[in-house]
Amino acid sequence: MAVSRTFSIIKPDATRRNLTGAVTKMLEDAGLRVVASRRIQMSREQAEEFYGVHKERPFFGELVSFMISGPVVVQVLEGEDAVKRNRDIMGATNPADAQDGTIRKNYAESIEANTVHGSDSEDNARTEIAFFFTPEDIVG
Ligand code: RTP
Ligand code: MG
Repeated sequence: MAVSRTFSIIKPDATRRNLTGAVTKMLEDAGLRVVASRRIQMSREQAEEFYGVHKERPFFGELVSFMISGPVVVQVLEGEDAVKRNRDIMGATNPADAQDGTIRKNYAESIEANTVHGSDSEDNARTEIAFFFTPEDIVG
């Protein structure tokens, strides 16, 4: 498998509990390298655009409010088969379904406040990386 990149967000439930380092350590231990990272406060407009694919879902409004409820850390992760590797270490969306040893099993508070976001395809990874980072921001 070739080295590739994915996009990650450490969500407000994690920054609030000072878990940025703990979550990043799990990503690194899973074989992913942080090649860009920035702590930001997302605007409502930014969150609505980022989560535009979920606009029609019943949880959209709550999701946007949650994602702007505090700072997040946006990251570009690099590694072999990065999208899948990251999804595997994240665990299931609902922590009640997440396997032992995953980030969401260890740290997620609820199906919404679930600690991390990760791109779900190579195409979305490219789009999501470009949403927050310029090529110069990424140092591999
Ligand atoms: P993500 O996009 O954050 O990596 O998570 P995911 O693929 O596992 O989940 P997705 O279906 O894309 O949903 C995006 C985020 O919306 C929140 N959510 N809330 N209240 C609910 O039923 C519900 N379902 C999903 C979660 O924060 C989820 O990560
Ligand atoms: Mg998703």
